[in-house]
Order: sequence, then C-alpha cells, then structure tokens
Amino acid sequence: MAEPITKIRLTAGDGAVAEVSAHGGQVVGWVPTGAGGKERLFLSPLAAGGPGASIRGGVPVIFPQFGPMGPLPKHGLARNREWQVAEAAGGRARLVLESSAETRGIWPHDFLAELVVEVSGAALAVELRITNTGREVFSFTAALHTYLRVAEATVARVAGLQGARYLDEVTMTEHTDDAEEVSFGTEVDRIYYAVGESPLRLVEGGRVVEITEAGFDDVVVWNPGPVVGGKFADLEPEGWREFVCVEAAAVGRPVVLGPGEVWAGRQRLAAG
Ligand code: TA6
Repeated sequence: MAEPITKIRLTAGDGAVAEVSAHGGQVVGWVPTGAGGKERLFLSPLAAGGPGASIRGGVPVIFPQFGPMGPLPKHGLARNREWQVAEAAGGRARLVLESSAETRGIWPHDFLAELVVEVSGAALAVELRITNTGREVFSFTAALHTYLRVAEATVARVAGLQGARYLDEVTMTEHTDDAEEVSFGTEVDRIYYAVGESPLRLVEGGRVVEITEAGFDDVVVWNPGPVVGGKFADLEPEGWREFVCVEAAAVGRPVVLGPGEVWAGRQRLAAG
C-alpha cells in the first residue's frame, strides 16, 4: 500500500541539507549552500513509499540488477525495501540493507548494501558499498538513479559525453555520441559505456551541476519525454519537464565479488 515518505533531514555545519528515506535507502532531497536555498533533486509530488513501492525521484538505489536486463524484478530489489538507518548526524548518514530469507527468495546471495550520504557546501556525495557476506561468488549490476531537478527539461543539456559509445534503449541500437551535449524533448534513454571518472555537467540557463563518479564505469541519461512521461502513475502529466536523470551505473561490465570482497561506487554532485 502506498504510504507517505518519511524523510530524515541531515544538516551540515555550513547549512547544506540532504534528506534521506529509510524506504529504498534513498536520498530524497538536497539543498546545497550558495544556490539560493533551492532544492536540486526532483521528487515527484505523486511519489509514495510503503511496502513494495519505489519512490519516484531523489536517488533510487538500483541493485543487484539494472533495468529489465536479467531475471530479477526491474531495477532489482534495493529500491523498494526498508533499509536500516545505521548513522544520521550532521551532514552524514549511513543506511544499510542486509540479505534475508525474503531477498534470497528473489536473488539467492548473501550481501550487505551500505549507502553513505555526505552533504556539505555545494556538494552531495553518495556512495554505494556492496559486501559479499556469503560463501559463493556473485555478480551484479547497479546504479545511483539520480533525478536532477530542472526548471524545464527541454532547456537543460548534459555535457561531457561527446565521443562516448552508448546503447540507445529506445531503439536498442549502439552509437557513438558525436553531439557536444545531450538535449531533451523526446524520450532519451541511453547507457553510456566506460565513461569512468570524466566529469559531466548538467547545464540549464545560468545553473550548473557538475557530476563525477568513481567505481562506476557507466553513465545512464534518462528523460521519458511527453509520451512515455504521461504514462507513469507516479508522475504528473508534465512532470517529465522537471527532471533529467544522470545516473552513475555499473551495467556494461557486471561487478564480480568473491566471498568477503567489497565493491564501492560513488557519485558526487556539485551545484554552481
Ligand atoms: O535508468 C533508465 C531507466 O531504466 C529507463 O529505462 C526508465 O524505465 C527508468 O529507468 C525508470 O524506471 P522505473 O522502473 O523507475 O519506472
């Protein structure tokens, strides 16, 4: 049943704010300092939590399967489960999700997922750590499915992907991006491979968010546009105009973890 989202507010010493939800282990709000006190993440007014629900907006955690690319439910099992809040103080929180009999019924592996959120000044850093707590090797794909708030998606641009190879998930064809910037207006759903640590920029008018990642190889850029965007029950009809997803992702090369091994992937946003 859909339930309202319970937000835990983190406030850094310098006044920067992030909000997290135990449901989904998800960042749901971010107000950096020096940006006019404006919210920089999109959270749909129709977003809901509660058992089984995934929250439309913020930074959903995609694990252990990205999208429909495998036998598990779309985008895995982390985004619609209750996480534990292990720490939440000042501008930092750590949330954890451990495998259970219930998750093993869906994905037969033992894991510890940790999300470390740090907000300060102009920046928000989100780190996903996965530990193999079982006795067998497993592999997974993952993403931080960040919904960046924009005033108008058709004006926003994502720069920094020129020359990168991508899978267009709308047509299921591969390309090399020869454009200087990615723009929006019709459905854009692309997995850019092996982007690594090159910085990206979401630019809209005078506003910029610089996006960097570490540990993740790939970047997913998504905006549903008006036709697909109009079909989501948890998005207002014109809601697609209010966000662009720029996701730190590990999709092209699944992560392989032996018993006791730990993987970490991080996305950092800096508002300008
Ligand atoms: O990351 C892009 C994507 O995989 C798109 O294909 C789109 O479906 C989006 O995620 C949202 O998926 P959701 O299951 O949250 O509706």
